[in-house]
Amino acid sequence: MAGLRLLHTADVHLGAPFGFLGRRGREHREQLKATFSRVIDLAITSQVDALLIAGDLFHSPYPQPGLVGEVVYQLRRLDSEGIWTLIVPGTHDRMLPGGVYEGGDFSSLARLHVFRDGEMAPFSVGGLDLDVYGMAVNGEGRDVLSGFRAGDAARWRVGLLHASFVLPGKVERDEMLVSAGSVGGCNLHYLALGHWHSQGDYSQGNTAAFYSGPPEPLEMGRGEEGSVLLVELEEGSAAAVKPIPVGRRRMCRLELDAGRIGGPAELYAYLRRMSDRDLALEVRLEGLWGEEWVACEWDMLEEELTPLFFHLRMECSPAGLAAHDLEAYAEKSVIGRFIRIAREEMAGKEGEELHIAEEALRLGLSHLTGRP
Ligand SMILES: [Mn+2]
Repeated sequence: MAGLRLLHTADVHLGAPFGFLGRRGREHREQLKATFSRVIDLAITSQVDALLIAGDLFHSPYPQPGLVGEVVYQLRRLDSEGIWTLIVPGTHDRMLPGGVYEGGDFSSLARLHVFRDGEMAPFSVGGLDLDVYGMAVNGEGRDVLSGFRAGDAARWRVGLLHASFVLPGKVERDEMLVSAGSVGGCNLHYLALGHWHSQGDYSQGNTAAFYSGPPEPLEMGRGEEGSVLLVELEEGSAAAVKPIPVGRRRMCRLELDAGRIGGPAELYAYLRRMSDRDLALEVRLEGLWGEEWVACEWDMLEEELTPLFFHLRMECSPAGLAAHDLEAYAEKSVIGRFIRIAREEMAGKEGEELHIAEEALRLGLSHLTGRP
């Protein structure tokens, strides 16, 4: 009996604005389409039976008609090669009245199915002896595989979900969940997951369960490559799941301790060595006090380095300041009070909000102290 070959992708986020990339945002938006077309090429050249899209194909439930047209064109290439496409709506491209999956945009494709219901429903794929189970994100916050067990009628049983995997103490709530227990008992050969933007193996028992991560990076991270998963199911053996890089760009946030770097010349040399026109780099410098940094011409440094990257943003943070620098100011002095208020602002904040609060502290300090 022949096996089953699948290509699994998710979180393509076509149409995302990428405001954090500034003037490069539009270029990266275009790249997402080019990368999606590479995914289609790969599905054809690897001769898969079906492409699984586990949610967030589009960044919005109402993408531009031109963009939808381009996606239909790409998916038609699969259809005419006899390759199935199976889609679940995600959290970004959720099922909404008048949304992209409600209209007839995909109805011209014979070998395409969108799981529009908010309940697990099977879809029998003609000619492949395959049942695919999937559902649209319903926002009920429950473990959607709890009590679910795929029937044994078809030879192959595959699931497609846009959900968070419960990690006790870390991830316990989301619009839709699956868990170690429920995945372990679902009787699926493969569960294609989307929603988390990095690749991961969450297999349980006899079910291989994976997040594919996005085919092209979407946010600043550790510089991972965008990829898709090639899944091979063979009777009597475990699923073979192989990541295949398809992304062009990498996005990396780097935290540097200015004290270890030395000075501006060393920083310049360090970043120059990382030069890559397909790398979006965010550099966060900590502990920027000391004589060697006083004369640093930041604008010039940034101007010289920026053309070496797809995108470059440099940020200075006071978070790594030696405590005595801050404690040196009497609590009742203007600077002392400012630091106290700024620290209260920073407490409990994280991510971009923390960066903004820290930047406010840094700017305020440099005005009040006259230090750069
Ligand atoms: Mn997503």
